[in-house]
Amino acid sequence: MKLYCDPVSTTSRPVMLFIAETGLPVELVHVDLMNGEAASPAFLAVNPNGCVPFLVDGDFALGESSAILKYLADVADSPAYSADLKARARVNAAMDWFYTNFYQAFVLMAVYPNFGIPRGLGAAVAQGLAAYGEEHAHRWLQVLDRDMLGSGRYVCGDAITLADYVGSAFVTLGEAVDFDISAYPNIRAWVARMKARPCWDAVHAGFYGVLSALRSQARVTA
Ligand SMILES: N[C@@H](CCC(=O)N[C@@H](CS)C(=O)NCC(=O)O)C(=O)O
Repeated sequence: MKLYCDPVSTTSRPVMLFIAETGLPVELVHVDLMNGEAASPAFLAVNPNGCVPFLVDGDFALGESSAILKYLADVADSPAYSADLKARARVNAAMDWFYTNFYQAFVLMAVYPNFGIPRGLGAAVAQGLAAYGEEHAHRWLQVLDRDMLGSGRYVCGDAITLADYVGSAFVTLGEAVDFDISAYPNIRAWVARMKARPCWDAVHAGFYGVLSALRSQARVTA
């Protein structure tokens, strides 16, 4: 199998961490987002969406990090994606929550506009979006801290699931703008737990390598 990915990509990192931890035989193919490689004809021929991550398993090709994680978890028969109907439904719900409520406010609004993403927003719109995103992100951070992580070590209880791979990648993106999560003790403890996993540092080396560059580019302080 091949995974087209980039460690600076928020949606690549959870898949890369999961692969590193399970030891699945997946070759990582770097698509350099900072150099615009996702829009190159060569990559568009692989994935017409021009997005990473993207998985190729023989003649089977799959986009969307959520679907890729679920596919790989089933290939690996991983307990991080339980076969039990209700436990799996809980993981699906937590993943959907991260990809919708949380991603929209935190990633798309509170963080990305600080770096001019999407392009062409203009400073005033970017500033307004970042402020709106920050306000709404706190609503979801409170839910994550109090209701989702309040009663267990991980998002869906005391065992790690796919939702933790996704959620921790999204929350740690906030480090690019020094997003203040000091008011959320359960989130801080959970992030520390995820960062203590043996493969975290190796998988995130590229991400942390560009963080300081991103910080110096930031136009708006979240
Ligand atoms: N919903 C998709 C989102 C994929 C996505 O937007 N990936 C970004 C990086 S996080 C990308 O490849 N952007 C192309 C670019 O920056 O040129 C997923 O979860 O995989």
